[in-house]
Amino acid sequence: MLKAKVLLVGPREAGKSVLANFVSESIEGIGSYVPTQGVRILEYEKPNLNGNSKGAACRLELWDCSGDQKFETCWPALMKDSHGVIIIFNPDMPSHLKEIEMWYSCFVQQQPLLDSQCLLVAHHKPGSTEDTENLSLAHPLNKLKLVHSNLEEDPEDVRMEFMKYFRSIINIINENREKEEMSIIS
Ligand SMILES: Nc1nc2c(ncn2[C@@H]2O[C@H](COP(=O)(O)OP(=O)(O)OP(=O)(O)O)[C@@H](O)[C@H]2O)c(=O)[nH]1
Ligand SMILES: [Mg+2]
Repeated sequence: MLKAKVLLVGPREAGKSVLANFVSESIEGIGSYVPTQGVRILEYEKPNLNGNSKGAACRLELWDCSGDQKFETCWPALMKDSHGVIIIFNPDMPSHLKEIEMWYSCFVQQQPLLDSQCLLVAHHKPGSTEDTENLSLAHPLNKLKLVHSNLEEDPEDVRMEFMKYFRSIINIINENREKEEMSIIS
């Protein structure tokens, strides 16, 4: 079975664990804030994500990482063999805009992963201000795909955007496999 490892990173309290629970269809609801210690790995099986080999199931590992930089020594272990990185931030927090540059640099540029393997998620918590909807990011973050998530207003849209991204990651894995197969026989 095809397996994809995707990390969720970004500033503390941005909503990584809430979103990880939501997209993996975990039954855990939204409670009071419990900081993630290091990492929490959620497994999620989706039979219809793999567009290439008809109907083949694939297993998605969501690595819900802590946003606390005291776990920095664990980062290389987290990044190892990952296929994608989702950076989640709160667009109402000006400090997050600076902080996500660091997450991008460490988890995407230095690995290195392609920009197409990275997704930026502006996660709106209840009561979030409307004017952050059209937020503009500076280079290099402006090259990345940016989606807005609002679980109270449009949860199905959030699910759809994540599924689209997971499908693109699985396509990249499949393409790399085909290239590897070709390189062996040629
Ligand atoms: N009602 C509601 N609350 C949210 C939402 N997203 C985040 N929160 C609140 O914000 C808190 C922090 O969210 P988490 O997902 O735990 O934050 P995190 O990014 O995992 O933080 P670390 O694990 O410390 O890095 C949650 O416990 C909720 O109380 C949301 O969509 N709706
Ligand atoms: Mg967390």
